[in-house]
Amino acid sequence: MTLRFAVIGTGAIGREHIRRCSHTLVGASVVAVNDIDPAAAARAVDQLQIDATVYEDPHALIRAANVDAVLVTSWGPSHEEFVLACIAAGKPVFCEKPLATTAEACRRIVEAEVAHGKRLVQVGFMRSFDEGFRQLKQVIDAGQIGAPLMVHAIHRNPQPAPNYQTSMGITDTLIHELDGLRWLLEDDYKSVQVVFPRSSSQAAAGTRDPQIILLETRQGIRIDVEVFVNCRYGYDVQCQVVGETGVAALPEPAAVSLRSQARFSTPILTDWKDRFIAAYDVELQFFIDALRRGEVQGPSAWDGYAAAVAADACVKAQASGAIEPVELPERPAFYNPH
Ligand code: NAD
Ligand code: ISE
Repeated sequence: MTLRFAVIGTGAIGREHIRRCSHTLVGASVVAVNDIDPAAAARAVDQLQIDATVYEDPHALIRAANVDAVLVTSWGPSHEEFVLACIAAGKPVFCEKPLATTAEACRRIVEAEVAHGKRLVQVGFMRSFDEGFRQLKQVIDAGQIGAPLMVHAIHRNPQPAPNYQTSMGITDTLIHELDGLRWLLEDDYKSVQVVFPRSSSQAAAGTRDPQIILLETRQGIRIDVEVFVNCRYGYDVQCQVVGETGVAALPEPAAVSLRSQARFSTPILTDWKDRFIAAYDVELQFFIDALRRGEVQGPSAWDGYAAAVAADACVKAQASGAIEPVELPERPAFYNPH
């Protein structure tokens, strides 16, 4: 059975996911697309050589009888509307991160899914599908470094999208670490603080970059994450976990090291599309395979909500400069791992 997917948002990652679902992965094809800019949707159909209908109305696309599941890859502020519409229509939905841009909006999605009674939402948090992050977790889970005490993480982009605001350093960029580190450490956050070093002259007017986010988990693990979206030199994600008896670090992406012209060098990737290309393939194949078994698994709406609660606290901390509490309610039994 080939699943028929619809895609809302045919920008950078929407086109990437259309390409992988149509030409790389097994078990799905894209039959419908929508973008707030219909010409962009039509261009995507043309460029990616897919046999798909362009819908001007995203809600008609969600309701279409020949659509089995929906990929939401539009801008974050539009996610809530589309995910809620998918749940109302009983359609499985893969929603790119963030699930929604505020905890309140994520909570409405959680409530709608719980009321529906069956999981329909997988959030596009892909760190747990990345081979390097999986290896790092295996080392921690095997006790090879003892209990984790501290994490030093880095998330650098060469440059941000033109509309990027300082708060998006949290809601759009750090959100990957907020989810990924919960998964890696199997812990939730207790408090957060944000400190700003001297800002880069490369940062857009009115924005501050870089920023350092300090988190404390419920078990007392201390985390520092550097978010620097104007680093210019490359796309660089690092993660080092310090344990009681050792230190484990995320492996660097495989690359040839070169000895030439009196230099020893290794290239650095510049684009998230390349850095996590395999992880995106694995996460979407996982979505497809689970759907073909009649299930939705992987990062849940609850994970989207938990990350958003921490993100809200970080945005508050950006303005206050204070240590802000993270108040995550008890997880509903509906989302218990089984
Ligand atoms: P983009 O700007 O390249 O594309 C977004 C597209 O959505 C645009 O074509 C825009 O016209 C369309 N759009 C916006 N609002 C819409 C609406 N209401 N209805 C229909 N279409 C709408 O952005 P992008 O980089 O592709 O990011 C899209 C989403 O994917 C964001 O949520 C972003 O955080 C996420 N993302 C995730 C990763 C990842 O690593 N998982 C990487 C990049 C982007
Ligand atoms: C973008 O939306 C992503 O999700 C990338 O993975 C991240 O590195 C970038 O900062 C975001 O803007």
